[in-house]
Amino acid sequence: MNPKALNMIDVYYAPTPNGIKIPIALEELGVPYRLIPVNLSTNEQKRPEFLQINPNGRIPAIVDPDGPDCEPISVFESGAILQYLAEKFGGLLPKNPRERIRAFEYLYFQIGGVGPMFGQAGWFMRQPEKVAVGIERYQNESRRLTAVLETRLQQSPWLAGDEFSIADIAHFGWLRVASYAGVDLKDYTAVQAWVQRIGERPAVQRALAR
Ligand SMILES: N[C@@H](CCC(=O)N[C@@H](CS)C(=O)NCC(=O)O)C(=O)O
Repeated sequence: MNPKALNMIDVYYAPTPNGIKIPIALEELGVPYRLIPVNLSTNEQKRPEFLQINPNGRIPAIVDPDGPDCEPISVFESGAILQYLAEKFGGLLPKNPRERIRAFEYLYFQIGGVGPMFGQAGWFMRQPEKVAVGIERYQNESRRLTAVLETRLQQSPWLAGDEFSIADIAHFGWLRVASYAGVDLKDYTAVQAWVQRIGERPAVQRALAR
């Protein structure tokens, strides 16, 4: 076996808005990794072996064979994984302390706001029973949160400031498929242009092609 393969980061993955964040970050950082597909339709993410890696039974998760003290470490929650990778490999986080804080603000805004709201909007929209109050609540909230991003991206090329960062990667996953949550990006031109710019990055294209 190729000895380098032994040190590869294992990425437990499905091609979803949260899943795609991790290969994008690893491609951007130039770190070798191995994708381990997790079949969500057969609930592989709830199996006991996988719960050892992510007790929350969701993707993404990683196992880095070369963690702190050279011991293996597993990491779950996409925000924590992005932060772990950025800090370990020294990229995708601005050095400028103010921009670094902005990167964390928009990262946590994605994990605590945009991700859950878009997910709920899409879920309610696709139920056989159409619960109007649920659809309206989560679509409106998704649109409101997108407007917050729009305001930021009208002022700044990237969410943290002048540098592309893990905050952009975190948001790209959902914003590229915003229509799933009933959000039409034609109403958010700066967000739309930012999604296009990210989609044109070679590392992002490599990750999306895997
Ligand atoms: N907050 C989590 C959310 C992860 C998440 O919702 N993953 C979805 C796929 S995008 C999943 O695994 N769904 C399967 C399930 O809920 O059982 C993160 O950011 O990692």
